[in-house]
Amino acid sequence: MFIHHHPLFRSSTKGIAVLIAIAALTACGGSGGSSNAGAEPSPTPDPAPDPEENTPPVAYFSADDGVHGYELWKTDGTAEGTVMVKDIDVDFVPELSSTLAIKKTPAAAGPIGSDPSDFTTIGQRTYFIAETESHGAELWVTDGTEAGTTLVKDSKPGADDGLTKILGTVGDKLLLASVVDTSTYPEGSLWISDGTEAGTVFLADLITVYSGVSQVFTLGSTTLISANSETKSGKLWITDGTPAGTQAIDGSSGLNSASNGIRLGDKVYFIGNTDTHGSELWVSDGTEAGTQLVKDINSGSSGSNLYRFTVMDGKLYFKASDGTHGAELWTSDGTEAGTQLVNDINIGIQNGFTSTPLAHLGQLFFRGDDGVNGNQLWVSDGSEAGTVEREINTTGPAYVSGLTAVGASVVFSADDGIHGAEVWISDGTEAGTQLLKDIVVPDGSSTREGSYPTQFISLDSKAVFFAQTADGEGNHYYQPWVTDGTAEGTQLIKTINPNGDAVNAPI
Ligand SMILES: [Ca+2]
Ligand SMILES: [Ca+2]
Ligand SMILES: [Ca+2]
Ligand SMILES: [Ca+2]
Repeated sequence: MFIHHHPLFRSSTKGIAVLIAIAALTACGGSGGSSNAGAEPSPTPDPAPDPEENTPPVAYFSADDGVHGYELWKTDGTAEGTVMVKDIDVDFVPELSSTLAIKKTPAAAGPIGSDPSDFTTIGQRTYFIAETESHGAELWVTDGTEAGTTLVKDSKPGADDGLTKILGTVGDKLLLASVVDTSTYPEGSLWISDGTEAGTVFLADLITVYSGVSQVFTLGSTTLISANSETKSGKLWITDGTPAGTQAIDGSSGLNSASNGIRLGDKVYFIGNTDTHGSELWVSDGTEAGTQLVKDINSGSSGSNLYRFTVMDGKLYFKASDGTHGAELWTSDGTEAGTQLVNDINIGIQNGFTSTPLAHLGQLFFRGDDGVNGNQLWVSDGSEAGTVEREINTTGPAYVSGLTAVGASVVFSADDGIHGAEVWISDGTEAGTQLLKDIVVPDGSSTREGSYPTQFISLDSKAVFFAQTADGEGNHYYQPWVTDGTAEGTQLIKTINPNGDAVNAPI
């Protein structure tokens, strides 16, 4: 079955119960994780110096130029450096299946592409998942050139989907999830890849039933993986990289499930569910004894609905509800006493905290709602007194989204009630929170106000994003923009698709 990889489908797994596995990957036990720091020495000799090493950084993304469907693109922030890398799915045309065409591009008819996703860079090579009619969803690699964009392995031979998600990196290797298939491959299996066909292999059958693994964290030589499960409660798992060496950890008081982990220091914090306490903050160091409840935030069998973890300056920040204050910003240093409400933004039982915070240079940026001003930009240094609103819209909600670091500031989309949803910048101060550029100005051809910036991507000291851009004929299509944090440095890169959106509009 050809399961489509549209973002709609990927995001549809939210809210499903999640499994967590801890894997002591002795065969590849780097401590890198996503930062790739401390990767173990490669077993093969270092390749010759790469001539591309001094080229400017590029970001990869999926875009539709109206001719090729959603395919692999790259950008360095310039018009000439923003190009389609390869038309990967050349053999898939919408006439073959109107059903699939609708799945791929729900908002617009048009050509079908390979829908590349999960871009993961190791050295000079970027790995991703792409789908073709011939191979289904599988692991691909690119060096930024058309010739250097190739299928790594057709793990499930033929058109069936095989490797459907890149979970993360361990040292210089990739961890991947394979599709559920009871007939040929173990269900919910974990694969590992060194980027070669021969080195892309089944690792362990950790998970009985799942619909996609979502997170990987590295603790020294231990790696934690969380995976969505459609029908079964999650467990913590530990493995030495072999099926025989794979076992569940129940923790000190009998975990029913575990989900949504985040690494802090040499431990992983996650949502652990037990009959006694409900879903609460748990910690694991990868051992049975070291897997335990941190705090029963909502005392008793009700859970605290904690979610949206981030880390800043050695502490954990997240959303939680203690049963009295509603969903608000909490912090934890890993101890019960050090797990506390930061600020009751919307005083009392009402919820005040609504988005995953971006930690940047000692400040948390997030969307909060005090119950009076609607949702606005909030900034916190982690203290109650240092958690303040930066009101953007004095007449309604500001709908802050897409928070992305650029230099000493963050850029994001917000609506001030005057200009529509446009790109904003904040350094955390009131004076430094400003409209960056009014991309869409109502004119004779249209009365619409906002450009609805979305899909922000960090690119060195800049950010690339997509904004609905006027084409001079009354249409507004999503096209790529770049910003360096200044108004003059916020510019349309190029028109990728003259007749439609280059990326999907947010849902
Ligand atoms: Ca295949
Ligand atoms: Ca509880
Ligand atoms: Ca509250
Ligand atoms: Ca505007």
